[in-house]
Amino acid sequence: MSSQPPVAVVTTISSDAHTWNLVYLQTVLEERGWQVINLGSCTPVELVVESLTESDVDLLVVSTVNGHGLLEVPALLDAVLHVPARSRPPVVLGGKLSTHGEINDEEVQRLREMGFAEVFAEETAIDAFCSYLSSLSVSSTATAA
Ligand code: B12
Repeated sequence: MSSQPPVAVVTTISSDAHTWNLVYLQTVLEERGWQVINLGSCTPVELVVESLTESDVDLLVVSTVNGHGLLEVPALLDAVLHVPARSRPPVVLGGKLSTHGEINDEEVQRLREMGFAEVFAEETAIDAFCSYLSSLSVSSTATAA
């Protein structure tokens, strides 16, 4: 069993200037023993792709709250799906994904069909995200802080 902590990249879409969502997710992950590469706000798609090819990444976490999520995440996911399979972790998405914040079940389903492993867009998002992290086999190598 590896003693290395699992690695997550935390990112957003290129139009999104909000940062505390990213810091919050970084903290949640670090408290559960993950190593986090936080790419910061207004992240170019190319930087996200580069981050996956340069490190061994176990999870890509996409957070967006400015309301452009539904419009911009398809292009981001498409670029990630072109990364070679050996460097491509599961991609999860969450935040305020539309201009009015919420999205409906059909939109969640459409995002899953597109290739997101999980979509966390409800008030219980953080709890559901923590349960998801516990369900990942990589988490078993992590030591909670
Ligand atoms: C601070 C702020 C700003 C600051 C950001 C500064 C910075 N350095 O971050 C500034 C002034 C730059 C800004 C700008 C804008 N903002 Co603003 N902003 C806020 C504000 C007041 C707080 C955001 C924040 O920091 N929250 C704290 C973090 C920790 O919480 P959070 O972001 O909500 O994230 C939580 C959840 O969403 C969830 N979550 C988020 N992502 C993910 C991902 C996963 C995987 C999971 C599990 C969970 C999860 O977990 C987090 C913890 O609970 C919110 C309103 C509010 N009270 O939330 C508006 C808000 C996000 N902004 C909004 C808007 C519209 C804008 C602008 C478009 C305004 C404009 N017309 O210019 C611009 C967009 C700029 C851009 N290019 O992105 C809207 C978004 C609407 C929507 N999507 O529902 C909000 C909700 C205000 C509103 N009610 O209308 N904003």
